[in-house]
Amino acid sequence: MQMNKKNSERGPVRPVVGILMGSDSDWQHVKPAVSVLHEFNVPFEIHVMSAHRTPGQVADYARQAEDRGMKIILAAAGGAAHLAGVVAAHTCLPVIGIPIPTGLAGGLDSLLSMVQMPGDIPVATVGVGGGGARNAGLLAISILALSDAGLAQRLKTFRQQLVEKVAARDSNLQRKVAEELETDKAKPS
Ligand code: C2R
Repeated sequence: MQMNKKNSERGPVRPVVGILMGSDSDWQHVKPAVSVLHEFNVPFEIHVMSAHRTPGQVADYARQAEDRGMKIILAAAGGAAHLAGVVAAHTCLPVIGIPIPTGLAGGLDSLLSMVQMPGDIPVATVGVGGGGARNAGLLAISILALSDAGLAQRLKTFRQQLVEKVAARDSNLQRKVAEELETDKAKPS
């Protein structure tokens, strides 16, 4: 699947981020990465491919990615999560690994099999679950922003909004703490 396919003035927009998942069962865990790319209007494509089940397809995809105009590949997999490492072995593009949660210590198997790459072939691995997949998307955006001034500006605006959101949370906390302490003080002991 490809998103942001058309730009009405300049014709079709080629995807610059390729997202691979070891299985369609990974989708819910990958969605935060996809959502943030969509939010920032970054063209991407997403496919199911497995280093174990479809090794030839993974090798072809990774080898052709750069010529197809891709800048970054996100690879999500769970358990014996070799997908990201195999992709990285076949391309010089930056590869970001998204370890999928599993029943084994919450996904420690996925994390370790992605993050413990031998020297020379890096996979930038994010955390398991929670903000991990979202951070994979944001890391891809930061890399792309190095050569895209518009995207860099959107990233700065996003960071500024975070500052404002945290400031609002802090004000709420100050009010809540003061109110609760006053309520407790008024209670008969
Ligand atoms: P199924 O649900 O299809 O049985 O997959 C997938 O990412 C998924 O989390 C179970 C789990 O197997 C993972 N898988 C890998 C790879 N291919 C599939 N780790 C790979 O190539 O690394």
